[in-house]
Amino acid sequence: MSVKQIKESAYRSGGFIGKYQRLIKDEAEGAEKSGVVENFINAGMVLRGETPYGDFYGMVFQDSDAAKWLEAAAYSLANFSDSELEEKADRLIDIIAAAQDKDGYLNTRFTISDKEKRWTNLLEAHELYCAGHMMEAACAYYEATGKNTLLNVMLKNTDCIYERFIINKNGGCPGHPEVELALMKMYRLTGEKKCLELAKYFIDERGRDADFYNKEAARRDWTVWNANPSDTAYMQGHLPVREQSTATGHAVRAVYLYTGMAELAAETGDKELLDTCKRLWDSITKRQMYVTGGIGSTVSGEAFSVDYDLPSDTAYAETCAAIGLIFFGSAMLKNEIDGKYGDICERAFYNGVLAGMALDGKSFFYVNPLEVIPGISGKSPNYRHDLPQRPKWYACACCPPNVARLVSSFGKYAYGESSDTVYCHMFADGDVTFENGVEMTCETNYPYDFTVCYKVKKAERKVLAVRIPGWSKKYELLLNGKILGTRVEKGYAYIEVTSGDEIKLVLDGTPRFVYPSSKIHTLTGSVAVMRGPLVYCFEGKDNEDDVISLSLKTGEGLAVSEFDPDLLGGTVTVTASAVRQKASEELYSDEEPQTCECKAVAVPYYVWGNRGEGQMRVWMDKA
Ligand code: FUB
Ligand code: ZN
Repeated sequence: MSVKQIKESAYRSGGFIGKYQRLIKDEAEGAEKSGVVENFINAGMVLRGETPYGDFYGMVFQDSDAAKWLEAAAYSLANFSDSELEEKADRLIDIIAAAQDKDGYLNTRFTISDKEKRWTNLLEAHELYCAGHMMEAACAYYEATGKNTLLNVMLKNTDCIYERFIINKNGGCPGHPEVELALMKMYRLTGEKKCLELAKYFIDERGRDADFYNKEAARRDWTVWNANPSDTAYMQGHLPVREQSTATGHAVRAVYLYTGMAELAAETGDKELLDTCKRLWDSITKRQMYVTGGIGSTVSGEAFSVDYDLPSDTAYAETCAAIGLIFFGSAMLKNEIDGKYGDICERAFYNGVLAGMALDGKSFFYVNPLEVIPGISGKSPNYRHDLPQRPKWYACACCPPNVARLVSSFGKYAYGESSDTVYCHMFADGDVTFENGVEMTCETNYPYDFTVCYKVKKAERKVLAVRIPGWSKKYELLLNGKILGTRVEKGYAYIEVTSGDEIKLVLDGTPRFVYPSSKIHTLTGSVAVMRGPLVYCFEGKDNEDDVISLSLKTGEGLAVSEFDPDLLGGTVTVTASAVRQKASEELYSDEEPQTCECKAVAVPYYVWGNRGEGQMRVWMDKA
């Protein structure tokens, strides 16, 4: 089967998601901050034989910041017209176009200088990664505005890549996957067969020659960051991808690769590849994922560790990796409709991704720990990466624009369609128009209200397939006010609809305790709190500045507050009965600690760290 993603312009959001999209629109920062525009200007000057204003600036993949910004701007333009933003984007596109070499090559790092080094370091130099991001931007910008300047630039760039890898058979694949999923987007949009052929080539080439990066390293006398060419599992090249069963290595690379594979499988019906994707999905979501949907638990290489190694306090869980997991889940949904994918996409979005950005959209986490103790986090040698507060920017600025492009294209992930069915994978207030003719409105205050109402404006003998979240212990479905005993298959309810129908889904908003597998050694005896898709955390601010001495009494239920519009951008707290261990100054003592009964107040994890520094904990001791 193949289920299509909708165009972002087909969805007009309101509610919780709309609020975030407006925030992203207001705060969509120009790429100027990172010197990335100057890089393109300088590359253009070099190509025209002029003296550039300066050297290349920034990370080897700096170009990708411009691409992600453009992609986010495109989705934003699809959501809200904004001539100023469009002009700014058009100007940037012209600058990018002028930085493309005659043969289609586009990368400022190796155009401003070191032309002879082009393509000589696939392991580290990220030329194909940057190309991939720019292809994604080109597709988004064309879909949003109908303007094809950037799309033509990237088709020409595809020719350049095709010549090198397919015609001239130079071999190899990128150390950082990304171009695979981007080529699939280019193929879907343009029908250009070279894109499909290249995507398949890069996917099947990975791991074919496990010694490729060693041979490549032996041919050159320069490096970007001394990556180990023998550590092929780090870039998912230890085995041909179709033989892989365990998610390994750099987490973002992994999920970008698996997304490309799942997209290719959906397009071509490649069952072997899909089976591989299913194994890798299970490897991540059943053994290597945080309760927040964060993945990649170790700072060492921003990578997957081993099964069940999911420490809360030294977690890495890069924001981009949670975003990539959503891409992977969404691509799996194009292959098979199964609620497990939407469940994880939603978990990663509302927790692992949204926590990556402050409520005012002005500061960001790259790393997303599940426990923070000021004085230790960000300071102690093993905790340097786990910051207690969001910085405004990072020299390696991959995460903020990635959040921007995901949030501003939420509709693409929330909905899908085939000729006779519209799919609601995630719940989001707003209007949506499908290419199969269905038009409808979704009304909901999700994730703070658990009633989702679909008003079908236009539909002729179509089916509405709505995901029933796995976390909702009970639910009710009503068609025009009458309770439906509907067919539910693999987590989706299928309802025949016609113009004027109103479907109401009532989910279970009861807060719940969540327990970890006994195999997660750092979490034995722990418990967390969730409500709907939201993971909750305990912050010092609501708990006498001390959450580490609290343990929760799971026998006594959880109390939910009213929605408070003035608290943390509008939220609901959950209160548990707890026991507090009284403070003791002795480092160790023979005296059993004194305790007192108290209440422990939790807020959603995505809002943590918005009220200054303080302790934060997701997994609490169970009393
Ligand atoms: O290497 C490019 C990006 O920077 C990766 O995707 C992130 O993990 C960060 O390392
Ligand atoms: Zn990132």
